[in-house]
Amino acid sequence: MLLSSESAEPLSWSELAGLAKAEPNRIDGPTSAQATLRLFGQPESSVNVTLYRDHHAWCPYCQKIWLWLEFKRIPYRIRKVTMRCYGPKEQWFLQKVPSGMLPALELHGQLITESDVILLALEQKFGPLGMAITAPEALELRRLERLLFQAWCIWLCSPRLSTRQQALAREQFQGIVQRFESELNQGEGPWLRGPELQTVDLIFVPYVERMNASLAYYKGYRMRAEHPAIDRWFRALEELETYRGTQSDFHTHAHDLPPQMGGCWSDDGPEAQRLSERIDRGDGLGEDEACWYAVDQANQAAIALSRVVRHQQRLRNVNPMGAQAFDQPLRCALTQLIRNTPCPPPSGSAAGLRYLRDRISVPRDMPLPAARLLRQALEATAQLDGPEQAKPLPVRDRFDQDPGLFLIRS
Ligand SMILES: N[C@@H](CCC(=O)N[C@@H](CS)C(=O)NCC(=O)O)C(=O)O
Repeated sequence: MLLSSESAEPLSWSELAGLAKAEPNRIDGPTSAQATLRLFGQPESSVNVTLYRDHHAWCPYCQKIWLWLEFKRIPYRIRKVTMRCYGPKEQWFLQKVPSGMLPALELHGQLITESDVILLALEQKFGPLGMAITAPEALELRRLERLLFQAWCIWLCSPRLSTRQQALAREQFQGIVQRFESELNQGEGPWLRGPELQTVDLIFVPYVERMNASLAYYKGYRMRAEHPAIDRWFRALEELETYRGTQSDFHTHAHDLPPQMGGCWSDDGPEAQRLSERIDRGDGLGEDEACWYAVDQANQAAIALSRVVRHQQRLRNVNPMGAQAFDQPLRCALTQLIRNTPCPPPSGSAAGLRYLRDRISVPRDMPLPAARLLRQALEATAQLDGPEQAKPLPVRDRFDQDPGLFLIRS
């Protein structure tokens, strides 16, 4: 029911801006995908590290280094580079790294590529985070991570698997994931070794996060429900603000992986269909996805609002409805987000609203709970208009996600 002071009319941009939150301190505050400088309270003159990572925070190898620098609280600069699957590589980066591969790191002016070589150099300079990555036990765990990665690739990225081959690929994956689970069960948990998170945990984070999302979406496989030690490990990670700042969500990974991996294939089973529909609608997958999605909803809605208000002109420019026509539907969805009451959009706006719903990227744009609320508000507002969907997301490339249109030069 509407309060007397509220109507079903959408709020104006200035009213919405008045309800948005101030941007957090990205330099010394919590881990943020939008940061370009991290100081952790130290002077800028102490910065001797530059991390080159991808604009959209989709690259798993970059996430590994990003997490390490954040957990070690090393002051660093971030320069963002385009991945080929979503746009042309910057010339200045190709001059530095002719292969264009990410991540890259500059340490005291020396350029280093290959994520494991980068970790080694960082450990040598700043000391390890727990066990050194060259310790025999760490080497074993790193080998296990690669085995797990391979078994996941075979199951997810092999096209046209027969039912029998699907079953075999799943069994093979389960065999290796159980080895990861027994490693997690070796001590008191929740971490792989000892009472603290270490580099060996961070090495598993990026791909296990992607496995959790993609196997739910494409294979109907609920990794956290199937493997309690992995759920416990994720829960421990999600208690850490630093991890939450880098954490992506199921919708983002389900659609950023196909162009990066050369294709992800559904087993077309009923569970994969059910879960993928929920993910695509924007509902998320509850605690299979993250245990913190329901936190502090009013605050998270205000974060989502502030991110959209900041980019509203650019979001309208790229919307297939056109900047003018998308103005009111977007304000209706934001009004729904912030008041939690329906705000009917003009007729013919469903596909434009769903176009934006499908392109919110976590953590690039906002944290996971904020994105879930925004997707739900966009979908609820679209439903007031009708069932029309946006064109399906491309799977071979994501040129629809050209970062150039959203860069704000300070
Ligand atoms: N072995 C490398 C792999 C790095 C890698 O595969 N990077 C991909 C992104 S995930 C890349 O930069 N590809 C070029 C591009 O997409 O533009 C490492 O560990 O750093």
